[in-house]
Amino acid sequence: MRIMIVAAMLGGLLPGPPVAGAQQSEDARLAGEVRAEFLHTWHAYKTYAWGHDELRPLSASYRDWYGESFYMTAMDALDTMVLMGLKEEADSTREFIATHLSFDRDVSVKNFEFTIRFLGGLLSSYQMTGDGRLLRLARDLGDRLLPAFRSPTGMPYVNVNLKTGAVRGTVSNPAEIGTLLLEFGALGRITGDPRYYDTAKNALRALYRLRSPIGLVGESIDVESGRWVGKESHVTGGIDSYYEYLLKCARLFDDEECRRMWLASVGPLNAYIADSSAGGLWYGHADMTTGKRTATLFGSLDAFLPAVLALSGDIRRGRDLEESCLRMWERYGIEPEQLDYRTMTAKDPGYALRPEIIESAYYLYHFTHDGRYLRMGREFFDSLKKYCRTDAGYAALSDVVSKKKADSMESFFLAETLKYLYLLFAPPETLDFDAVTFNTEAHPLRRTW
Ligand code: DMJ
Repeated sequence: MRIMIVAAMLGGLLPGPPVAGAQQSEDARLAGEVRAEFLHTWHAYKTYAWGHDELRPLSASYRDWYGESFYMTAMDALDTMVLMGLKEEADSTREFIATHLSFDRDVSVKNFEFTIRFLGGLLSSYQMTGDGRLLRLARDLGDRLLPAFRSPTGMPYVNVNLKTGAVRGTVSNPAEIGTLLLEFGALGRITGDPRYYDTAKNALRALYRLRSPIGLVGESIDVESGRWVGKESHVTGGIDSYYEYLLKCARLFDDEECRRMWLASVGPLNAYIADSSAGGLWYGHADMTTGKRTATLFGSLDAFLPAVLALSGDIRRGRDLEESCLRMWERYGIEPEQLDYRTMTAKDPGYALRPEIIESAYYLYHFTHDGRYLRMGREFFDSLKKYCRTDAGYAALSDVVSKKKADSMESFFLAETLKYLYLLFAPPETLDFDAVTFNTEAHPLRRTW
């Protein structure tokens, strides 16, 4: 009998992990395939949208966020090319950015988006390549964004004009207020100018101090008065990366105050937002003052949390939540923007090519070495190819139920989605996970100071 079982295993008839060598060559094959899909998308961007912010994959055209381009996709994709070893593309894109990108424009931009995509992208590419022109651009951008923080509370306005420093948008949210310190802090540490760190830290601290007596934050707040405008608490868009940065700033800067803020925040998150009543572990919505459940919604953005929990050392919750994320993905074969996890129906059926569920698989694989996360990554990749691939890059879906495509491909598809997928399958030495901290746009920052 024993002999039969061994024979069956050798013949691959029983399920089980592949032998190490076979696993490695399968991973290498998948990493190569992800890289090929990156190139397919990058070439489409270069053909139809070069010099513009974003590719529109259905109309084979482009979109600029502010009517004029900041080369957002090229900027966001640069460090992915470096990591994938696409040297020629990376060199020519870096040269283009260094010689064409200018922030001296009379344009009112979103402080948060320019911080995570441009400041983060410039700093990580500077650290990877040593090109001082990227650091000068980062510093110039940092200086132009600083006026955003000149509110009575120190929490930034939503928009700032890059030329005049004029601000607008008094109602902001924890994500946009609290997801700035990795980038401003790294800029401060690299340049030795403390204003960047102190200003972003001050904003984060101001927000943290306004948390409710039970330790939760709401979803919108007036940065002039400090009054909460939206009191629903959750981990989806508008709040998500606030939690991510409390932990990651503790890690990158060894900032004890951030560590304390993270520890004081994750307890209430697990007490009031976590929800095991519908089968499996989810994080829903609750009132920030009472902790009372307000909605059983979870979505593609919320799928960042398994990664953050794992990074904090809570592997059990990270694993459990990623299993729920997988159920969300498998409900329609690809995840919706918002799912009611009690009824398992899509409440917002779009899929914006988001990376978070893949990012979490990558983190969990790093910490556990469990091949389950490789298999998940493969499933996510297969769905992306099946439902989102077009002749001109990849397209978001307007409806995961019908699989109807939308004419949109945000820059984070190249900055994050394909980068995390590649890193999941690539050999660990491709990037020393322990030596970097990814910003929320997947730009790895290294502690060089
Ligand atoms: C990215 O811009 C960032 O990851 C942000 O934190 C959330 N939204 C997108 C990706 O989904």
